[in-house]
Amino acid sequence: MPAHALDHVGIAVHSLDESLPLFESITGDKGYARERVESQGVEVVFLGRGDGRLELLAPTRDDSAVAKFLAKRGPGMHHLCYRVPDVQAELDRYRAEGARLIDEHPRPGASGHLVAFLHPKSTGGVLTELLQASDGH
Ligand code: CMX
Repeated sequence: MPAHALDHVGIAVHSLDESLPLFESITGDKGYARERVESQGVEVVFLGRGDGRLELLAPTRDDSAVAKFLAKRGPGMHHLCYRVPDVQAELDRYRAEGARLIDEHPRPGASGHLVAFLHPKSTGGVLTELLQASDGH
């Protein structure tokens, strides 16, 4: 099985507008693909190219997962996202290994890719997202 590439690192922030200049300075890139993902109660923007991009996440609702994270821990690293060829197959594999899944099935995420989350209690304390690119790469 080929190694899964790190697609992005999710960083929780209170405000995209306030945080973008700092992360644009760090990455040397302009934010792109800004989008509200209403199902997750977040607005996201990406920075950086190739593997290991950054995704800034800001809450759009007080009851969203990112709002809860910010209230408890403050801004910082929120999740790692790995690119896989088949999210459902990976979920089935993790379930068979006894891992705790947040999503039983893939769902549409940012940029139209299929995504699913694994619970941090089963992934070494690191919230982990699996992403199946809509273009198959
Ligand atoms: N990374 C690591 N651990 C985390 C975490 C995170 N991002 N978020 C929560 N936890 C830990 C908490 O610290 C807590 O641990 P303890 O019990 O030891 O204190 C435990 O998980 C339970 O956390 P909680 O605060 O009670 O929060 P919830 O159970 O309500 O939710 C989680 C936690 C991970 C299930 C929830 O945030 C979730 O479903 N996340 C997946 C969806 C998501 O994050 N969407 C936003 C991104 C969307 C996108 O990228 O498009």
